[in-house]
Amino acid sequence: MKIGLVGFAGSGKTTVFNTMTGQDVPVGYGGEVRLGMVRVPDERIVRLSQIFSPKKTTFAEMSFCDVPGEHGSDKGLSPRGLQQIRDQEALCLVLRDFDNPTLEGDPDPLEDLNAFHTECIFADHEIVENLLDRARKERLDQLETAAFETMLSALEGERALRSIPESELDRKYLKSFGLLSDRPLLVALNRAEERAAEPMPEDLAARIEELQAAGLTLSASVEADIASMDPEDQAEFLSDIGLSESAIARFIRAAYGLLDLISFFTVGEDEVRAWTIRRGTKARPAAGKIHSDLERGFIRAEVTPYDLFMEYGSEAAVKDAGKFQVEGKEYVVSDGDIMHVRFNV
Ligand SMILES: Nc1nc2c(ncn2[C@@H]2O[C@H](COP(=O)(O)OP(=O)(O)OP(=O)(O)O)[C@@H](O)[C@H]2O)c(=O)[nH]1
Ligand SMILES: [Mg+2]
Repeated sequence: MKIGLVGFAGSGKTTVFNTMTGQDVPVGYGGEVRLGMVRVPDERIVRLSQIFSPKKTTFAEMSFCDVPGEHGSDKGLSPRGLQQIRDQEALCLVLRDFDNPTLEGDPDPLEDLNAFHTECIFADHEIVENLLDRARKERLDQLETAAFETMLSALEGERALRSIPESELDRKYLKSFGLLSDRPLLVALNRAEERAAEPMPEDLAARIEELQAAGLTLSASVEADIASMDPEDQAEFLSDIGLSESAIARFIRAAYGLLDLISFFTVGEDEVRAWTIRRGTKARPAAGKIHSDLERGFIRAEVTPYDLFMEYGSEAAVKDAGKFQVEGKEYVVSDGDIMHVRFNV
């Protein structure tokens, strides 16, 4: 599962990527696509680790790709650029809202968002038109043909495919065509330092909502500075500039949610650990994330939701209060569940 940092040249993608991954990719000019693992910040893991003092603490991770922008082109994407974006499962569009001396003109994030959206619509339109042509010629399944028609009419109205409700479009017909406007989209407005804490402008926020995307603001250069500080200095610095936590932490968590990912936890003296699953995953395949034996020999899962654990202070206290959950394989795991899997192989 990977998330692509995408956007036009010089918008700050590599600066964001370096800050998240601790890599040191040169900034300021395109380059190649880079892949990096990013730890998902989670206060709950920090607290659990303080309680259990385990030998090892493991956070959830996700992979990000830094997709270079195209230099010298007029806000267009080349076939190669488009292909690099298609390879990503979800998209984080980084919009420039700071003066970049190497680029002409003032920043215009709303225009950039619209330009990116239009590129995605054009690219999808070409694909869907061909699909529909073929479907009609070859007299494919009527439902499939109708799905392509629904998609084409949305695209002709310049609407993103992701904004078509589930009830009007069965997404099984979209699989494997590399359509861009159906990808989950997070829009990050990358601000100049002095405006890091300002809210998102209303027109931009409205457009993001219209596109059924998520949005947030950050300042990549501020984030890069924060990442290089000691933890105590970080907190003080953040409160000085009017922020409660680093924007990059919010950004990573938003990206995690974009892929519909949640975490469950295992705890003990050896390790406190977050495990990543898709929302809706049942106990048995979730156990399989830990080890295939746990999935194969699954008997039951003993579950304590994180909030309940914190309220009572220990699993034993939760048990004494009669709130301990014993769940079978059909149980749908929730975000923040602390699980012990009983198994037999
Ligand atoms: N003032 C300011 N400068 C920034 C910010 N973010 C990035 N920059 C600068 O903008 C320039 C481009 O940043 P990059 O991170 O290389 O941008 P990019 O999106 O990766 O660019 P390409 O890969 O060429 O498309 C660099 O000189 C950065 O230092 C920011 O938040 N504020
Ligand atoms: Mg770059």
